[in-house]
Amino acid sequence: MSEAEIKLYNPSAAVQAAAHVSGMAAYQALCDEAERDYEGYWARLARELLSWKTPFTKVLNSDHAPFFKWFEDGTLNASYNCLDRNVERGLGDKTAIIFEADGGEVTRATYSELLARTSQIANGLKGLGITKGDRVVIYISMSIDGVAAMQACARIGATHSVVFGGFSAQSLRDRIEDTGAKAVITADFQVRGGKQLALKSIVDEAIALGGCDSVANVVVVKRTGAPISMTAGRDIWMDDLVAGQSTTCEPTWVEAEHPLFLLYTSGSTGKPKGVQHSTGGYLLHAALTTKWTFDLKADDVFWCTADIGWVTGHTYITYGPLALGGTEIVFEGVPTYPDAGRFWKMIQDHKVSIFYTAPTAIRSLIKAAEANDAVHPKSYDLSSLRLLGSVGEPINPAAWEWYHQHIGGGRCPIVDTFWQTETGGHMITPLPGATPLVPGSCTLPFPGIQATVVDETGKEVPWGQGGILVVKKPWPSMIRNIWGDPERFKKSYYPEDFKGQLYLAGDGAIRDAKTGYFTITGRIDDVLNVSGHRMGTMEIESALVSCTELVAEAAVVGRPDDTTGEAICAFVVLKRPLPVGDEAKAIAKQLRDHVGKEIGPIAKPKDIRFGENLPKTRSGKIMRRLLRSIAKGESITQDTSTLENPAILGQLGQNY
Ligand code: 6R9
Repeated sequence: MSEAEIKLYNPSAAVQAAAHVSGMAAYQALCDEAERDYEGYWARLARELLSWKTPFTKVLNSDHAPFFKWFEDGTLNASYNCLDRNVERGLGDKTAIIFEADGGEVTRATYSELLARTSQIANGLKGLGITKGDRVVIYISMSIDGVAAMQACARIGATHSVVFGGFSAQSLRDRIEDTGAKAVITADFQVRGGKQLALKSIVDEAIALGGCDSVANVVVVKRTGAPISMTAGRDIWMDDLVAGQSTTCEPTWVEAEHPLFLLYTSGSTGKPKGVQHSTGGYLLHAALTTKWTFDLKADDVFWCTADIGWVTGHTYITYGPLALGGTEIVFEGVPTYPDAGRFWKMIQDHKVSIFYTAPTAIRSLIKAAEANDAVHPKSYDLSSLRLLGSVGEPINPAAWEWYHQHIGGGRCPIVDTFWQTETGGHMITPLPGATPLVPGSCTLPFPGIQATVVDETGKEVPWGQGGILVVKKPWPSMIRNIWGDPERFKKSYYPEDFKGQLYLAGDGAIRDAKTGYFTITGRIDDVLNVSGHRMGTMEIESALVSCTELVAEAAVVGRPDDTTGEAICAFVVLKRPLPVGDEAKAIAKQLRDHVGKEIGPIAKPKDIRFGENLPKTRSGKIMRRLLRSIAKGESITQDTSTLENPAILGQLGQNY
């Protein structure tokens, strides 16, 4: 970007004056403090932001790098930090959660109420024999009980693993098996967009698939009360589990490194990996980034629209805002129901002041707003907003400008936050009262985060030159391990190419030649980002070829999509003659449904193309670059002379 093209948005004097980090000099001072005394900086913040049962004396332990330990001799409890201490500070009657159901009904929970509910669930789980170190899978929709269930696990030292409600029985089964969970917490149904989805019956199906012998109990939250089947001796209603339980429960104090949660995410190879997070370091960054990036204050109404099934929901719904005693929205539904004005109406109704969502949602709501004034943000009073955020994928400048003008009224800074499941919290992001904004850039590293751009040998490249995004020093909220697979952890994140010294994010990046601002250029591995959801191309390929009666071979690539960022495009070789017309359409539908069953609806390929075979190199490697060009509809400029059967290019050009 040339200087003339860069449009800077400086924080207004009022925004800057009121912010926790006020002005670039304050930002720089924090970066300098971290530079001068890295451990001292994080230790200071860990003491300021968290309450410790046993104060830590050690900060960072790198003896077994890259298996780093932070604050290892300190003990604490995440749920104590999020709930009890707010009540002790006099915030017992403050609203912690404003829950809005799909149909619009609103329920509120104060800090005292959330603490009581969490404690009852915690006591109930203890009654089922769940203790420190046990794993609990949570497969539930957005609800106060969803948050309370996570907090309850944290309270008793059980490690939770939340599985997004959109994943299939097969995916759920894989995660249950990998975690060895003792219990599953679910709901009878999930209600989204006016439709009911039978969550509990998916849990039954997952367990029936086998490999889930570790599960002794299934706890079921009643959402609709429509009939479901309950297995005697195994299944118990949440209402019955908590009935008669005390509303107090002494927190189980755990070491800072105790695994707070496992969250499965996609990599470039193999099955989804269980990203393991710590208690102390993770909670520190959750609280700190909520304070500095979102500038959360006592009277804010904070709304992160993510699902608790994703890391964004963990850090910026379940932990960060609660650790600071904030008030937040938890929303069960979808942005387009009953119409595409739902988000704007909710901001108006609840006087939301900080709003955090994904570019894909913004892009789809722009389309809807442009087509219909009734759902255009101008038809709502959004004057309560003071800060906007974006996460999950790059936000294109056009969407940024619309978000800024139409949602933020031209006055709200936008924090474009780059981070990952593995990083626990924000890594590269503006701070609203300090950083001048550039649409499409996530700007500068969070103070203390040593992000940079290197070449394939690990050497830093000059600003203005694209390369690989890495982090030079360990940080408190970083991934600790891949559950049960330390070798894969090392290979994935601290590869030998960089002598095991640099954290590899898996994204490409470029820093502006003049400002040093970062722009993320997309994944450098075979991970797709569809509507902000991460998916491995290999996972989808395996799902396709597992349809053994139909599929001989499959290759999956991403292609750009105006709304979802990337779209999944599958190239399939069938075990039968090449289909055309309606028959091809019917088979494509069958394959989409199959992938939906294997992984979940979010993984269904948008495009399906059939060929008698796939383009391969002489050594038999699938020519993925060529497939990407075909998927984009580009004319083929690559050398295709080595193709065994050039006719397939014509076949693969047809999209079903
Ligand atoms: C929090 C989350 C991580 C991947 C990441 C990158 C992409 C996330 C971004 C962004 C550009 C941003 N990503 N935020 N790309 N700008 N502000 O999304 O975690 O689901 O693990 O995805 O998402 O590619 O590597 P996760």
